[in-house]
Amino acid sequence: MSKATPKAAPEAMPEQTEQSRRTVLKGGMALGGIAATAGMPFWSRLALAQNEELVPFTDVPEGFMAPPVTPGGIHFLDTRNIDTFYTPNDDFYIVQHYNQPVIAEEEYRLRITGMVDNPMEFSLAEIKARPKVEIDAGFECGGNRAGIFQGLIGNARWGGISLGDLLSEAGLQSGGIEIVFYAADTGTETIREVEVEQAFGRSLHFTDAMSLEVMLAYEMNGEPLPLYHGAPLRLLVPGWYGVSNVKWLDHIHVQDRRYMGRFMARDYVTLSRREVGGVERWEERSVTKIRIKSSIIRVTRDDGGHTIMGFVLNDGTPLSSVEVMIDDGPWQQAEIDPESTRYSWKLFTYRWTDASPGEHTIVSRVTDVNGEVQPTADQMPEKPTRWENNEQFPRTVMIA
Ligand SMILES: Nc1nc2c(c(=O)[nH]1)N[C@H]1C(S)=C(S)[C@@H](COP(=O)(O)O)O[C@H]1N2
Ligand SMILES: [Mo]
Repeated sequence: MSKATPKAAPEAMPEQTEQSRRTVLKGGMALGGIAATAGMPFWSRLALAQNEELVPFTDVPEGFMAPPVTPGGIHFLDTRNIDTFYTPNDDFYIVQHYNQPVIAEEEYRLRITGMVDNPMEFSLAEIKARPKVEIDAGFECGGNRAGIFQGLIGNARWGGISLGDLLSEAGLQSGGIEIVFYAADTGTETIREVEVEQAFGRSLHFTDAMSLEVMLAYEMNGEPLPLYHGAPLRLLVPGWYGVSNVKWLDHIHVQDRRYMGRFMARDYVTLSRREVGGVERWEERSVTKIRIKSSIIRVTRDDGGHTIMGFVLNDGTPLSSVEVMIDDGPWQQAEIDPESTRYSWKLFTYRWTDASPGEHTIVSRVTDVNGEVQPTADQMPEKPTRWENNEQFPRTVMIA
């Protein structure tokens, strides 16, 4: 393992920096003629320059297309096209298991019930009147995978209110340890041969729910939260897989025991062989924190050489390195976007100066400060379920 100094990002980014960065980002995209070379600000290397072109991956089937956004549909990104830090709202991936309920803003209410001293009900205007918090967070679906080139992914700036503040005001009663988040979308579930109508739901232990970053978001990249992403309000748990981020949230319930709904206890459950207190066991676990992952998503050529680009996602643990390996060569340090933040995705680039014509295999791996290294396929734990697949993803490209 390399001894790189931690490159990971500062925990928070001053609003000023963020604003100017976004302004510059827009300006930068207009300047098509600038060569993407080392030494330039990181973000200016993302947009394709005039003299720069995509190098084809040979592992992407001809005619491969990411599904466009359609009402009620699933959407994922064509990761080769990622060229901005913030995923545009109309391209951010979309997953839901039931329907996409349309909720009239004036009629919207968020209720807090159960083991609280003060049961509460809020209109959207009342929620928006509370102190606003903003955070950059990227996430992926727990079922994201190599077969769709990791397209179930996105990174955005979320605006909303602190969940912890709200729960403190409601006053958790002693023993109220499980916070359940119910949404307005419902579906018919067959449980033990009985058909019942259930709402989408997830839960958090109160220690997770009270953590600083967890928020209820009504804004995405400065715009009102779009319908497809859970308008008017969604839960956002930075550093956790997408399934945690309950869209169309309208009811928070505090209870004294574990919530066992489909998306906690039956679906989005990873079965893996793990050591539990010295005993090897087959264990079932809800999908929660994002496992450390990186992937190469784009290779470009310009006058001076090639640039390999990729992303990193994890649970917010600072990183120590992102490396790229070409064919059977050594692991080489990639450069992480220095303006990434703790829970944002981290885009990285590697300048490939000696690419020879022909087909090459390229792969990336990320390591965090705790020494957690992204595993190869062979190093993955025995895990029959497809959730949480963070294995290294070797890609093949053809150099002209
Ligand atoms: N209400 C509700 N929230 C939900 C879901 C859902 O089906 N219903 N799907 C979850 C899953 S599995 C994922 S991956 C994310 C996707 O969020 P996005 O569509 O905004 O990208 O939403 C989560 N929140
Ligand atoms: Mo998901």
